[in-house]
Amino acid sequence: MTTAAVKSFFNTTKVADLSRDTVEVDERTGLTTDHGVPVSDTDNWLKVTNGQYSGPSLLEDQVAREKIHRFDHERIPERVRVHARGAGAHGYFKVFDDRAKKYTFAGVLTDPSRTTPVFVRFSTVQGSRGSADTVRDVRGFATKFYTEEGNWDIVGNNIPVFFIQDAIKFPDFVHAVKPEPHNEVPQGQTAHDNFWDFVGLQPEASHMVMWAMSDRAIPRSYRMMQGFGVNTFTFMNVEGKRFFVKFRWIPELGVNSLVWDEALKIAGQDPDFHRKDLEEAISNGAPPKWTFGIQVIPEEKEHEFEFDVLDATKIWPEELVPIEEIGEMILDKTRFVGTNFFPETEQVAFCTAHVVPGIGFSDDPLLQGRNFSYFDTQISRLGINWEQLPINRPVCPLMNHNRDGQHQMRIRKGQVNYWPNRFSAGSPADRGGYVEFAQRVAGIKSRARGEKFNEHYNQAELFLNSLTKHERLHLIGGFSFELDHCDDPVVYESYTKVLSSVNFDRAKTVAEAVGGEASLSPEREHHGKQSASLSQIYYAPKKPTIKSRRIAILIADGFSKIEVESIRTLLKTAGAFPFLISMRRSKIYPADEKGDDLGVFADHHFEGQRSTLFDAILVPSGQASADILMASGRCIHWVREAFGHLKVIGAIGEGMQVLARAIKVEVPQISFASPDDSSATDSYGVVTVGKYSLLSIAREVLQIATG
Ligand code: HDE
Repeated sequence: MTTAAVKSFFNTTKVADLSRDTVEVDERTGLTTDHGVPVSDTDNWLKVTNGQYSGPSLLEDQVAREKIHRFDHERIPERVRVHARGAGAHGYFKVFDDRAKKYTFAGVLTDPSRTTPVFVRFSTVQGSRGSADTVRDVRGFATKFYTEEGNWDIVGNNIPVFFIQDAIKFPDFVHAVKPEPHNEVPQGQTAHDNFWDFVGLQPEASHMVMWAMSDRAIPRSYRMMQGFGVNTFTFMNVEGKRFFVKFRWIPELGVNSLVWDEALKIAGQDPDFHRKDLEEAISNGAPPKWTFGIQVIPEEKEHEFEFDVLDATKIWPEELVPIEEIGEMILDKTRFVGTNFFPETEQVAFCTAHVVPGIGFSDDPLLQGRNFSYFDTQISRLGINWEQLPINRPVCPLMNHNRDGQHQMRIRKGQVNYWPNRFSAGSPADRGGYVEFAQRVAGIKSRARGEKFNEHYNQAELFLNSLTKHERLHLIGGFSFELDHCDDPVVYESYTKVLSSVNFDRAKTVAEAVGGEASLSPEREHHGKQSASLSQIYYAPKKPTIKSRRIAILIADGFSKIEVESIRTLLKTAGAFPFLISMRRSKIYPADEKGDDLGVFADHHFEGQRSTLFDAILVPSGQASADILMASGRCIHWVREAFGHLKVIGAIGEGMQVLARAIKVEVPQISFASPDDSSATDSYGVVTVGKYSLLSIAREVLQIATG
């Protein structure tokens, strides 16, 4: 399908559907009440006055009363307990071909002529709606597909496993992770006694805790995370054969994270960092893209693995069950016509029980409970007719005998609201209707889990073993930070013992850092195995790209205008987002040129946008500019922090003096003047250009951009 065709299809399905409820405000219509009566004064409550002094306000004023009523009820309860804070975007999904037909007859996954509209909501878990984006936390990755056979929701996370195995533990887990009940502390983090108490006593959490303390829990961007359906679902093909399946999103830009110090600072400097990042990328022509992968296990192979394939605390290692990439998703609209957060991102409501023909459930005990919980929670947040809200309603035809309830939005014609009826209205489909797989079930009714659910440490160790050295150090740092925030010795001393079941040596390091107790010997024999795909670096894009990366060019009066303008143009051509940062957000004047028309507006001053908010920084040439920057301690700190956060740093000519002042380490000077040395970089990610050659920089930038 051509881009134009994709666009026009997209514009005719969900977006067209939403436009039915999108109100153009005609500003020439005078102000009215909700029941349409013109309002003559919206600034003064009806009062008794004597002309000179105002007297009591009158309850009689229906205009004022309505205004206050509506205001008093503007907010609805935020998502119950978890995933309250989020950001959403529209887009579309397509499969590459029909190769998944051997597993499923779901049209959305097998028909390459379809472009299925989607809405995705990314979220944090622990914090409330007003918490910061960059906290250490799992990220929700929930996708609603508006398919021709009804809505299909993959309500996933950016981590492939979960803390618990059985849904009955969810209220305990969430109570433990959320702010403590006696003082409502802490906000947006798991660094507290109750969380570590719970996970210490619930060893099935060990694997997920590893992921949560790793870099995965501090993503650089929603656009740079994987998504996982986590639970095991099922496929059914036309021959009636059943398969177990796990769903996976793989980001085009690779899996990238912040460093912890950066995450902490951004939480204060720009709490909306991820939300804004998503909007910035989409509105500047860099829509994020994910490949859609499936892992499939034929039903007859269910018991061939050392773990239970229905256990949500386990991954299916890619070495055992390879990923099959079958489609892709692009998010190209932040919000519908970019206007109103509440009706879409806040009112969107997901449900794991929303599947379409060809896709079904497994007996995964976490999934079974989720299928009950999501519908239920939407009733308390949005009311029983939550599926009629514009963002939630399907784009395919609807017909059933469900009726009435609070906030009913449809006016149905017809005399009958039951089946069977004399008109055959709303007959259950005899062709293409959802059919459950005829699964044989036998067993003893008891409160128990399958035997293989009892092993909790093998994959936790596998994850740890598979990290690179720096990822492992970050993980140890995560544990050390969180356990140091626990005040009760019972908690931090005992958790380090749990850790030694996963990895004895790492447990000792953490125990030493936080005052915990290490075991004297390993609690179990370590298997030492690794799986390459568990490290983030495995997902580095095959073609390196600077597309959508935020790059700060640090200037002051006396900068070289031609150099800066050329670099800015080159970066834009390569798809990066360059920003001029200076001492003030007003005109900055180039060397020896003071004419008002010659100045260039800085996008921000460096207190407004700290270096933490950029992926790379560049200090261009110009002695006067460098002198001003060097005279500012704040500015030196700005550059030093970028170095501490391992950013890519560039300096040209006199800009190198600023760099030398800030980072005080010997960085090899790289000259791009000759074509032969243009590929040189050094281990700090610092690039300096001594003999300035615009041409060679241009070549370098374009080379990066085009891979
Ligand atoms: Fe959720 N989860 N969850 N969860 N979850 C909710 O539904 C629940 C679980 C996930 O952007 C709630 O609408 C139970 C796993 C996401 O709107 C609630 C269990 C995974 C979102 C709920 C789980 C998730 C939610 C809260 C254990 C990863 C946000 C508000 C059995 C695969 C969706 C709401 C959005 C939200 C219940 C476990 C992901 C209470 C009972 C595992 C991304 O219904």
